[in-house]
Amino acid sequence: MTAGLALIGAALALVPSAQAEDGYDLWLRHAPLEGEALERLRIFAPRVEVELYRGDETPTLAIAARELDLGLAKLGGGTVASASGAGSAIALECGSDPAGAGEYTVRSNAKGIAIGGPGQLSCLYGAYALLRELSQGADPRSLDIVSAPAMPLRMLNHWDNPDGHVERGYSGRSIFDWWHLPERLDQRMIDYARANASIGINAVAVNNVNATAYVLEPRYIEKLARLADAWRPYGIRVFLSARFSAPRELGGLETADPLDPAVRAWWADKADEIYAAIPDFGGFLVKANSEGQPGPQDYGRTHAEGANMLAEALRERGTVIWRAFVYSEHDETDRAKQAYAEFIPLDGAFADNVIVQVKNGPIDFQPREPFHPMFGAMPDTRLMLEAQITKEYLGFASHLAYLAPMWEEVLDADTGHGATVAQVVAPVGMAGVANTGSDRNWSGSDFDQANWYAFGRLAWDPSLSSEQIAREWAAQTFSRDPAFVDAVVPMMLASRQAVVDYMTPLGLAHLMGTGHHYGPAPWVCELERPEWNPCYYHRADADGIGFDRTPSGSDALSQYAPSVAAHWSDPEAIDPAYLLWFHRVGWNHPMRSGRSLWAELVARYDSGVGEVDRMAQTWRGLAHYVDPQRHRAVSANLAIQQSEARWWRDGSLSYWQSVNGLELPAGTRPAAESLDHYRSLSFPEAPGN
Ligand code: GCW
Repeated sequence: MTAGLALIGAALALVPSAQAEDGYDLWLRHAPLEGEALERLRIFAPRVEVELYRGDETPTLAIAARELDLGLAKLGGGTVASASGAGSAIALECGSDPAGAGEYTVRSNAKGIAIGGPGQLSCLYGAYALLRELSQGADPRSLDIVSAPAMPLRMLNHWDNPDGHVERGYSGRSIFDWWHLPERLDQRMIDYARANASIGINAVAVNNVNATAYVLEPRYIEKLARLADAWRPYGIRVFLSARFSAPRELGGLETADPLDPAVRAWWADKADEIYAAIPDFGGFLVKANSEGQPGPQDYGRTHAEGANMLAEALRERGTVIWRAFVYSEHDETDRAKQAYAEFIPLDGAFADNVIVQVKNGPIDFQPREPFHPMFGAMPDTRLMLEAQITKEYLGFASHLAYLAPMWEEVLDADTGHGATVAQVVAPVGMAGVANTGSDRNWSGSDFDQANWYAFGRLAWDPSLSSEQIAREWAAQTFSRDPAFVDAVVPMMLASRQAVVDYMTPLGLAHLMGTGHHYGPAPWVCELERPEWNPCYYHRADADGIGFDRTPSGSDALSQYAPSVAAHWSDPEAIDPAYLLWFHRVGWNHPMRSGRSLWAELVARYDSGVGEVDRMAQTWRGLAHYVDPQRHRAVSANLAIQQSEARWWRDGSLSYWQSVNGLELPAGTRPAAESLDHYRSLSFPEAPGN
């Protein structure tokens, strides 16, 4: 059934005047086509009038039409309408379902292009897909795209506090203006929805998982309803992070015990109140009994009892997303083992509308971790992947690190339980901790936009390669010139490994500064909770370095399927990328490279620093393709990264030398400063803490 049919041509009047290239337009710039690509567009879209809706007009179709109109006008650079001839057109032919999964087709035909699919969102996603193709210079006469989302839930988790501070945010203040909502809806909220819809993101938790109870108060529900109304046509559902103890803090109850009838009634009423204002409210995201947050264990109840109580309040209307990121200072076992130990016994105990959200690795968003052993190990529980788009442990916004290769690594990992991680989470979804903020370029740096983009694209289709995503992002964001794309994409692809190498090579992890996680601090050993100390993770002494997670150590290895554990159990055979994650070895441990472990470590640090130097050099050579404002901004960040990569290398090596007493291999550059110098640095003002 076709509910709406719109015919669109490019409209001259809508061609925007040239705008400053400050990054605000993200990948939706639609820079004017040139040469042959422009000629093709002229033949294709010569019509001036915009003919709208002969069928039922819906807000979603209206947005799709407007996006196409604007996008084509921009791509045509104002010249499209000058061509003559019978107009080809774009037909939006989508079913009446206001939501739907969003699967779409985009097909060229004799009359132009048809965008189709079973629901309204098909036309929206199809419109963005068409613009994505045209922006890269595709021929509008030969399109034949069929696409469907691999995962139902493609979600951003904002760690934004209602007061505007963003936990682990490196791009300014929160984009959500709770103070002025609901009366004032910032245009940014629409531009944010556009950006998300253009990459298929369809759910947003608007507040920090370290939640304040008061976001559940009526005045906040009113504010949230305004956002939900604005985002609904873009296919975005809102979620709230809920504080487990809210019945006490807001409801005046004595307890938040999930088995207490008054507590259950409070949540049920709260859910009804929210659904009265937001009929398609997504549900609650919950961090419980983790890092000091309240939870069911405070009352001797399990995670499942806590989650199911909220699930009952939401009923079939919504979903509880319960985070598996738990570890406790009272638990002496390896932190990497704790989530698995707490959750595996609960497999099958969660209600149908509960999802357990699992971070990519068992510790915490490190530059590299093996995949989390819970994936594949809870066949009777709906598991969802949580990734971190904001770069808490990867150099904040000033280091260029393209994260798609990291996510691809985890999605493609074979769990040993008959499925890859992507296959385990595909029936459910993926959440990414957002990197948006009030900075004009949204993400704190131009290249961090690529991580937002890549997250959405991978959640839509985890089989996309990091390279393909980088190519389409770079072409849309900066320049579609093949010489530019061919130079910038390899640099992006190498960037995450560079960060691993200069920060935490060979499987090391969590060596960052205390609290803010900025800069190297492998020397920190005295913090109250053992697992807050970098030396808990590296365990370096005169004899060796690394965390023994084999049966002779914490035996975290045993949490993996035997076929997977077998790859990692032998320090001689293991992929060196995971060596010190699973093994403690001597400084002279022979590596496959022929070097000793110590020499290999030094080589890795140097390789990371060298890669960043190459990135800066590559970027210098690309000035011709990029507007001066953004070129300068990226250059400035790369200069910071060059110096901080050296800081990481020098600080870390100085510390390892103080422990192992070894000289640097001959010909190696000595550290620029003394260990005391590195240890003395402090950054109380580091953002995001
Ligand atoms: O990575 C850690 C962060 C905390 C964060 C926590 C979590 C929201 O340092 O800032 O809290 O993870 O994921 O809950």
